[in-house]
Amino acid sequence: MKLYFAPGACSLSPHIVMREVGANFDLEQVNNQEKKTKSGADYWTINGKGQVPVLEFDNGERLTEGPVIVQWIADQYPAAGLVPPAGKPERYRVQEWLNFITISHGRFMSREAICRSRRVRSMPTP
Ligand SMILES: N[C@@H](CCC(=O)N[C@@H](CS)C(=O)NCC(=O)O)C(=O)O
Repeated sequence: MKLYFAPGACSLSPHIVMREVGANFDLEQVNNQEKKTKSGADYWTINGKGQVPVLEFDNGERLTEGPVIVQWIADQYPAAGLVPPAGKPERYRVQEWLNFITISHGRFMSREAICRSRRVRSMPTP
C-alpha cells in the first residue's frame, strides 16, 4: 500500500491512522502546486481531482477522500478499536464527525485561498 501525501495537508489524518494501526505502507510525497510526485509522476494521473490523500493498493486500485480512507484502514484493523462496526449506531456518529470536519476544513481552506489571493492583489482582507 502507498499513501500519497503532502506536508501540512489533510493527508496527515490517514497517515496518523496508518501509524496508529501499525500498517505496513509506503509514502510518496506530492508537490501540490506542481502536481508532481517526489518520484516524478504526473499527479493528475494518480488522482484526477489533483488532491491528497490517495491510498494506493498493491493491485493498483486507488481510494480517495480522507474520511473514506481512514474508515477503510480502521475496518482492516478491528483489533485497534478505532471505529465501531458498520451497522452499529455509533459508526454513524463517527461519520457525522468525519463529515463535519471535512466540510469545515474545506470552508476554512477556501476562505484562506480567497484571503491569500486578495493579499496578492494588495486588497484589504476581511
Ligand atoms: N474531500 C477531500 C479534500 C482533499 C483536499 O482538500 N486536499 C487538499 C490538501 S488538504 C489538496 O490536495 N489540495 C490541492 C488542490 O486542491 O489543488 C478529502 O477529504 O480527502
